[in-house]
Amino acid sequence: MNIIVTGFVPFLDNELNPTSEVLELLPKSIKGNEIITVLLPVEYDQCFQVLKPYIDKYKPGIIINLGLAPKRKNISLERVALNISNSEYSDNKGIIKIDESIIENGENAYFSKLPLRKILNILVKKGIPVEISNTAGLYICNNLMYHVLHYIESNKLETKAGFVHVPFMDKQVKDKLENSLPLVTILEGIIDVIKGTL
Ligand code: PCA
Repeated sequence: MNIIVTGFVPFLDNELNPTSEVLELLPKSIKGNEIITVLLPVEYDQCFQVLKPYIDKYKPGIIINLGLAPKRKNISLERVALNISNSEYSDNKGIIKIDESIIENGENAYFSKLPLRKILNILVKKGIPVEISNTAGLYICNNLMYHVLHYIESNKLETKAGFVHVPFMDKQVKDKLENSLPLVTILEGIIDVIKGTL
């Protein structure tokens, strides 16, 4: 089986994005399944457009999309994507969206297709800070999660897909431990997300 894992480039005043570093460090395969990594732009209109050809080419059994959630303390397993974009912050192209549907007349929401409770228990057992989150925000990450799940539903694919937000990595913050994790811990958590989904 092929597994696609995506990350994002830096955005706003974050000079680094831990998700792009995770992509660099992931193994080439896990339990015989090939890992394909894709780095995505932080742009409303491009993030899914860049990913789509990889889905069509590799026909992945699993898609894990990763994003940075500044100030969150835990690895956040996102439960739901909403059909709306709304943020005072612009994307990397300077676009701001307020109260805008992602897909006109699309479903209001989609739930993650990852086994969230099972993954949560695996990470808890290892002592990795983790939570199930009921909002992925209404910025680029929610946009990507919604697009991916909409594509899977519309094309009746069996793909298990979902979104995981990660906190800052330690080297991004001055006052460590408050709201950051070591990069190795984030990496280990994401590998466990993949193993738990297999
Ligand atoms: N986090 C942002 C966009 C890119 C990223 O890594 C978000 O949560 O929407």
